Amino acid sequence: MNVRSPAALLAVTALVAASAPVARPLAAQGATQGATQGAMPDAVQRSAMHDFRVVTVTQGLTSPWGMSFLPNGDLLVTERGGALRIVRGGKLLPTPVAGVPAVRAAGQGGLLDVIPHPQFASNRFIYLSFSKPNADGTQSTTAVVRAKLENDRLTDVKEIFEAKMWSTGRGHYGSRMAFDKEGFLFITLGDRQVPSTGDLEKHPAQDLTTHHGKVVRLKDDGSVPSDNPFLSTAGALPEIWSYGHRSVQGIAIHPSTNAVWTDEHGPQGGDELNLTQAGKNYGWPVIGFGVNYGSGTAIHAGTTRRGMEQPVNIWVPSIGISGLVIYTGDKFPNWAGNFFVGGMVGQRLVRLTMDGDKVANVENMVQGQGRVRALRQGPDGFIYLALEESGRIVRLEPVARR
Ligand SMILES: [Ca+2]
Repeated sequence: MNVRSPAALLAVTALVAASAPVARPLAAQGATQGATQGAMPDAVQRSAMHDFRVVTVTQGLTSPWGMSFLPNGDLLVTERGGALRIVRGGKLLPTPVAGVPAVRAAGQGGLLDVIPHPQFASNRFIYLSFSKPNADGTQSTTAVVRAKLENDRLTDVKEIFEAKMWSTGRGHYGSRMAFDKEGFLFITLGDRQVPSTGDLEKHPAQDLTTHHGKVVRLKDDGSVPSDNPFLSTAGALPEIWSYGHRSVQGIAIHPSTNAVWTDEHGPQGGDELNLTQAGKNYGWPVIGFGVNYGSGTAIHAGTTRRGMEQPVNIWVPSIGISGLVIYTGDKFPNWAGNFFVGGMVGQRLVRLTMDGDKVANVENMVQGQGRVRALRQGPDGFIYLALEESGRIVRLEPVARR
């Protein structure tokens, strides 16, 4: 249909407005955005509240996984294979940053997230998460280093966290990071794909003596804050903030409440958005909404249990959720406070309109351009996406409505 015709726009808008808080099947979601499927990247895309173009900022990256802006506007991008790259003034610098730790780049592992310290401008610290190999390379876990970034190279590289979840497996490393407004560092950790069979309550994601399936909270030097929730629980690892997660792939701190929001991959069906609070249990694998990949067989004991938290939103089927941005910029004023998540297998950007801590509306955008692995709001207020297969960084730029 002609997306410029008022009738078509009304139809799209009506469908978007009718979107239920629980996302609908892929086919139905695709139908609402059929006008933009396969569109040229610079074509005008319609959305509730704002129209926009998807403009390529830079290309030539290989499997970008994480990205963050520095105060001077430089964009740091990790390539999963192990390189840290700089995009400066829209140009990808040809030489990767020197001094990055060795990573185990296999399966889902490699060099993963990158964030600057909140006071980067004065201390030059950045943080890198990655899958760390053991001495003989047979096992790996998630680790985080802090380093100084000066003259486009790393110095003073210091490991500040190593997760107690070594495995020969190559998946579910978690590894998204964020600083809250008090300066605490949150790191998401996955369950390392430990099978969810047998006694579900004994799965390591439910076990406070390991880091599988946890979100941890640290001081900026890696030490444990004095008010973490499990400090007085015998045997519990002191870094733990929340538990019962599967594969947490997005984190954002709410700009006004300082609440910790995360999103995680469910099994087949059941990607989740969670309001991630101190000491709480998010249920994996005891409760959830998914089934086993392929076989479609049951995993969970049910969808609810006393003492376990419900997700704020679920995606059935899963979109392969990744990244999380809570928008505060001035380029899309009507999207202020909206949540944005990426979809990898679902190849999309999802905009969530919130009503307090609840999801009021779901809109799918930027469909069919490949796996959206990471997203950020730039200091310029644009929304940036890292597209995994094409190695591009694109941004949404508003287009005035006539
Ligand atoms: Ca859950």
